[in-house]
Amino acid sequence: MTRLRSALRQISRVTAALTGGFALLLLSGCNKVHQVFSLSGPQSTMVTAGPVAERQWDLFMITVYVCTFIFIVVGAVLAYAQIKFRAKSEADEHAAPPAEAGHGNPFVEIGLIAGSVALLVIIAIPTVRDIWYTHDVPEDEKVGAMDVTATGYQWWFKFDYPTEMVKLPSGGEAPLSTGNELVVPAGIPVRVQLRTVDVIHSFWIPKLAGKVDMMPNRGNFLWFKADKPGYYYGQCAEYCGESHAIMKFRVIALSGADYVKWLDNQKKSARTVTAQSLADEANVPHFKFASLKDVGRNSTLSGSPDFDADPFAAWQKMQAPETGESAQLIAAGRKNFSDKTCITCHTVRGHEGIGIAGPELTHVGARSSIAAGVLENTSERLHQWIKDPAYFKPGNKMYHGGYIDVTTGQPKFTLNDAEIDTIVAYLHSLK
Ligand code: HEC
Ligand SMILES: [Cu+2]
Repeated sequence: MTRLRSALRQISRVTAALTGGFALLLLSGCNKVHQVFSLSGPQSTMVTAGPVAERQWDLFMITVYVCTFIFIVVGAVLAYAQIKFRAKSEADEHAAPPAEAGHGNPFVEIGLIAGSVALLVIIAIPTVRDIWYTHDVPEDEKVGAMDVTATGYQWWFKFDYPTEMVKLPSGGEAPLSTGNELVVPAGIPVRVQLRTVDVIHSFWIPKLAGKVDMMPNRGNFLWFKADKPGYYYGQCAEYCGESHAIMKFRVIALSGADYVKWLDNQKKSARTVTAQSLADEANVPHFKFASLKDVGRNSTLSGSPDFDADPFAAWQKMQAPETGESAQLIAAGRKNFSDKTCITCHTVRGHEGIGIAGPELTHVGARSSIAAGVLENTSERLHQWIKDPAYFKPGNKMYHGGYIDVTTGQPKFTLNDAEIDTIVAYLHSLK
């Protein structure tokens, strides 16, 4: 009997803890709680920024409310029984045999079944409604919706804009393509075709929409809309190999006018810097690039106070050329980019780069992140990445196959710090 009593006490404690947890979840509909408990981070699903994520969150909360109701009713009956029928003294425990179990009361049983069905229906109706809603762009918004194709690679994302054609040096045309940063207009539904070239990945922008798998030999899609201009974090959500956890991307939503400006610039071939072009541009006001902080290789990966404070502002700054560019350094970088075989895997439209095994780099200088959203695109991060990509992303295919021969394990070229500096200057000139 003492064991039974201590077991009951244990149950009450667990019940109290669970109730506390549920109360927290219930309260999490409120913003203050998000801040206090840090639930509003960059990849929070609780602070939504578009209708699809909002529906997903609301549906989750409906389920939480219904479950909480069941929990409270069952908990109350359990507590009532525990208190009412407990032995009030030592003597009590031996006095009477346990009460005989009653046979089922048909009214209670039918009532319980009807109650459960009613609760399930309460969950089912919004579930079915939201499955339809999140599946595809609503009919009345289809006109004006835009299409992009996202392709998963181990371990980065490629984004193609099928309706935005760019001229190729060969004279032909191809859809505009970017790596790891998807730029979209705010307030317009975006339908994302999901593809993969290797294993299964999953596309997820926690504040906007997701997750839907990118499957070999199968066309999936999802849609999302960003309510307002902003900077959002994305993540591969299906285990896909060594660097799965750091297979990320960014979504930048711009106002209509800014988006058009961005598109116009992206469609241009790579920017070529010469002493003459710099002189010509001298009269155009440039932003001042934020001073680079001395971040050690072992400090946080994302690590730049500038980006951490306001990634959207940091992204906007990246759009303009840096001050103090050196035409000589950039030209040397462009040559090194060829000599060190970088061009075999990366496209720089209009320059020598023609490879497609890695992300397209035509405008990489205007991107806020590199290495699939893992590192901020500062000069020293870019330097560190080029120096030792495998340090940041285990298994990555730039190092294995690009830097070293995978069969012999021998390096394919040498690359010293001075050479890397020229490449950094070159890549950052590609605005
Ligand atoms: C064997 C092909 C290959 C070669 C050669 C190669 N890269 Fe890469 N590169 C990749 C791949 C693949 C990625 C994506 C890695 C990841 O995020 O998993 C990448 C990523 C990058 C990125 C980050 C781009 C982004 O959007 O995140 C930069 C910058 C870059 N490479 C520069 C270089 C430079 C400079 C060289 C020459 C020294 C080079 N690469 C040589 C395949 C290659
Ligand atoms: Cu993945």
